[in-house]
Amino acid sequence: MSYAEAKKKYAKIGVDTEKAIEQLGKIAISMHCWQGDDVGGFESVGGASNGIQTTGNYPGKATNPEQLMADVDFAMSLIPGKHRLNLHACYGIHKDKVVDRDKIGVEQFKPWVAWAKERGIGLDFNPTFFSHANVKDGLTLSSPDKAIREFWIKHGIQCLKIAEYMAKECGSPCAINFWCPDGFKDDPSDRLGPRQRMAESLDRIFKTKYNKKLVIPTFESKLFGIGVESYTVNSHEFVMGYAQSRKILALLDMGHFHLTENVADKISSFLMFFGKVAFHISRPVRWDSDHVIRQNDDLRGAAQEIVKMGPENFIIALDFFDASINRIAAWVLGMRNMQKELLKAMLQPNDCLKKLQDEGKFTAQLVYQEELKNYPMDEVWAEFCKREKVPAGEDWFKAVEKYEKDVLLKR
Ligand code: RNT
Ligand code: ZN
Repeated sequence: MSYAEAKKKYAKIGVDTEKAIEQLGKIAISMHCWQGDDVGGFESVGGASNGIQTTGNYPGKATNPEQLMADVDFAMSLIPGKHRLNLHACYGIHKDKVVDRDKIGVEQFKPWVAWAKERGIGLDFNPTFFSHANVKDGLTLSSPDKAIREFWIKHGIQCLKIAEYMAKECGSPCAINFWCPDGFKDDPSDRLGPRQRMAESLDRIFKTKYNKKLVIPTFESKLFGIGVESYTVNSHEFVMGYAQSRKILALLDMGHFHLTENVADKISSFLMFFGKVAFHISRPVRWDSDHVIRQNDDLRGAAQEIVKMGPENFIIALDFFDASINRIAAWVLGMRNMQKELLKAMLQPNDCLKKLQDEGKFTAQLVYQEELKNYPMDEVWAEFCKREKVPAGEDWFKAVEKYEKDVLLKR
């Protein structure tokens, strides 16, 4: 089937494929730098630790800023549209000596900003509350040790400054996400204290003056982590309450809920009470495993809600890190899968489906929902890719295989 035929088929059910292509082209997804080197960063060679871990040892990972920048460039050349890059504080670029987290500043991010400006892309940011000796007994901002808390508070404040600098320089608001690993392996005796200290520390950070139009703080909840199975300070309830009362955004990571929970169902409530929704699109397999996102029901559900509720109301950031496969393929596949699901959602007659629901025509609703799954979305995707000058089908992978041979395996 040609694009023209697909266009006609969609027009029959009231869907304008041209509008969908245009809308999809405007969605900038924040691509996470950390898939490129297994959340390693440039401060040490030790890899991710203290609350976060990756599995796998695929050859060719980026080990310095030049390599990571080159890999991001290459990945982005295979992804249709213009996107953003999401950086973590541990990806600062240090000259001779590593500047510690409580003292890092714009200096360490100048090369990244120059890189982004050259390409005309926006940056997002994250303080790094892990992979550091000051994660004491699994705690950072909620530690009972005042000196530890002070260290991380300073880190948070410095990161707000860096985020503001990125936003100003790139001419695009910077979302800065706070995720801390704080928690306990076994049942704690005091569940309240750490949460009170966490709130106090965060209040100290957000008391700093920052431009609220340019810097968008988001706060990420979590259910549990490996090694912190019994208690997570920043639980869903804690994050909802804190974010709501301090007028910042809560961030939903798709891997941070019980596996039978429907994350897509949370979106409408978030939107109603926060106005905007920040997302970490991930894929949990049995636990928060951060697998590369696939075109599965979970991703489809999230994409449908995003499209129905207006993509402009969402901060869409990816968050997965598979170290067992080609890292560039992981980025490209994940980004394209996200876009494909958004496109599928745009190619649905959403108003008609809503009407069926409101009229109680549930049989018809079920039938159409299923029949729509087999509509020729592929032709519209191919047309989108053609216009964006990237391969539509699996040919992009041939380019990745060549890059692996010519570049990655020579590292
Ligand atoms: C960890 C969180 C967090 C991290 C990134 C690297 O469980 O999902 O968002 O993945 O900050
Ligand atoms: Zn996350």
